Amino acid sequence: MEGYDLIGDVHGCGATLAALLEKLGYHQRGGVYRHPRRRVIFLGDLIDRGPRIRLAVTIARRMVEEGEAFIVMGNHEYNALAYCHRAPAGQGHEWLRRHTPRHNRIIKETLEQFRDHPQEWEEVLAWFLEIPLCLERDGLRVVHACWDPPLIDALRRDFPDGRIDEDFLAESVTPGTRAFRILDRLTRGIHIPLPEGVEIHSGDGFSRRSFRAHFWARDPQTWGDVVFQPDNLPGDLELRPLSAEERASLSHYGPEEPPLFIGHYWCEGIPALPAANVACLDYSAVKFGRLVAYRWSGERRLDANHFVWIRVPREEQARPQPWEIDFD
Ligand SMILES: [Mn+2]
Repeated sequence: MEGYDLIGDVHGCGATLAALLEKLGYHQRGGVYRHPRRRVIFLGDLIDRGPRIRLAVTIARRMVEEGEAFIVMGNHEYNALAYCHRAPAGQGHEWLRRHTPRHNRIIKETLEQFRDHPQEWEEVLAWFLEIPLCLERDGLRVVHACWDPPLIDALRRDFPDGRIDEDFLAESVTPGTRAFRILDRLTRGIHIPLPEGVEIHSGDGFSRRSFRAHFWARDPQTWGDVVFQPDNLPGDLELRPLSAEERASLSHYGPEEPPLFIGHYWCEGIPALPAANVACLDYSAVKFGRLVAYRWSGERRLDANHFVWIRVPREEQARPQPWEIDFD
């Protein structure tokens, strides 16, 4: 074994995923992408938004089931699980994640693309439940959004391999529970609420009343020191001091910790390292950005030259690619 190729949020760009794997030297044998000396780790968020969600899930799932890849759960896989699981009786709502217009819209493409394959969708949901929330192996760490040591310790006390169960899933939809805090922090990261009446109208068409914060600043003082998202903070909010309560709510990942890989944050432009031991691999593939991998071969200090990516072409929306036709 030479190392791991970590791959960021695919969001249904299945043809681009196949192209990235080929570029990394993986080849399909018996319907499974394999490399003689390397393994893939997917950072979660395979589904939603893109045109080839089934292809993306099929490629990843077969690799994981054959031992060619590992994966951690993204907030979109978590959302799908909660959206499709019935709530326990007596809670006054039918589904663990309510079918509100906003939630319907987020999962719409996935449900449409699996509509004619209901049995396969059930199998995919069962597989999602087996995906760990975090992963630590051979000197690297992987989580979709935020590595928070106290919450990861709490998770591992009940689930040593990071795989949750249906009871934990059911508890996790209620804010304030331990399960909610773990799932929310690990798969969605840190959110700081915006002041009353302020909203960010994001490029993806959603309005947000909070912003995403990162967790590797040494001694952050202002909102600008921790903001980590493509949308700017409105007005002069970058200069606003972090309150004591906000500072206490942040996680911190120090420079002495092992290399950490995350997705989730919709970065833009040429991949870069936010810290010497942190790489974010989500570069907005589904918005015609880049599908990004990092080729890790044991180094403790990460190196921006080890990013490999494919620019997602407009054709991902339209044209079938050769490998899609004979993949089965
Ligand atoms: Mn995400």
